[in-house]
Amino acid sequence: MADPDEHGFAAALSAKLATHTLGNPLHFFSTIDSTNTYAARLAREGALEGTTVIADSQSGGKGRLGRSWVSPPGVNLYLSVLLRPPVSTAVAPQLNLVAAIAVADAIRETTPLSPTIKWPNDVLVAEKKVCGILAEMQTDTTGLRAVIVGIGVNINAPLSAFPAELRDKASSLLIAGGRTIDRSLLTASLLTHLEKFYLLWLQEGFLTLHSRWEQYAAQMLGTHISVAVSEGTVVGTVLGLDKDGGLLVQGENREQHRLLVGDVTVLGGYNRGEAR
Ligand code: BT5
Repeated sequence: MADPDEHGFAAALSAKLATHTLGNPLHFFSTIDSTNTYAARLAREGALEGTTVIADSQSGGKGRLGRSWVSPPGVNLYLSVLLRPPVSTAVAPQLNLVAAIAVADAIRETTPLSPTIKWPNDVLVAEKKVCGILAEMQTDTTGLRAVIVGIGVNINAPLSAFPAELRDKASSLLIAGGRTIDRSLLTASLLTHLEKFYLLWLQEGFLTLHSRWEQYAAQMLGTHISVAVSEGTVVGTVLGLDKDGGLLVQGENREQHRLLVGDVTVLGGYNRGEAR
């Protein structure tokens, strides 16, 4: 079945959405510079938690650290959700992990694929990136005011939609599974899971999601990685995730690191079930 056009997408999504706060209200654009930038503006103007921005394409899709997100029209999901969690700025980055679990669950629910999570913010299928997450905080002198959780999922993009340099590390659900996925179905599932996990996280903290995260990230455990952090580079072996969502890495001199943010490069491939 061909994917519905952008208006079909918005209408089909509204018809399927059964969430309480997320997606209410829903702002839909056929094209926009960045859904995160727009949602951040709404947040500064006082928009309520749950406000959601979706675009059919982005002209300036953002990744982390000034990188860009390839955002062709008609095939993918570009979504930003405005949240106002009553937590500190130290805890808010956990929303990257909460969102990654919601994306992985939505992919499992709507496709036969087996997604995995690469800490902190990538969802992979067959070791290629199908989703990136960008959580941006707004603060003032009283602390955290809002978090914009931006999620890009490559749903029906063909390989030709990616620039040559991305073709060996990016993928889509269509490329991985060989069939077109209904964008509205996946998006409705994602918002449902995100709402559920967000509420759980608010009530019980990250620990309640820890085992679910570790199941999706099992391929990272025991893997040799290099992580770019603000103070330099940490090279070592992944031990796991602590109760607050920090990545535990045993360094080359057996010292232990606990990382809260960083850019991971997997050295020498993923663990494929060998003893750790
Ligand atoms: C991310 O950054 O992975 C976060 C991406 C978040 C995108 C969403 S879309 C909706 C919302 N609005 C926005 O403007 N952004 C959010 P990072 O970990 O820095 O990864 C970026 C890198 O991924 C790029 O430098 C490329 O190497 C690669 N990349 C770019 N576009 C891609 C795509 N469509 N699929 C897979 N990889 C991509």
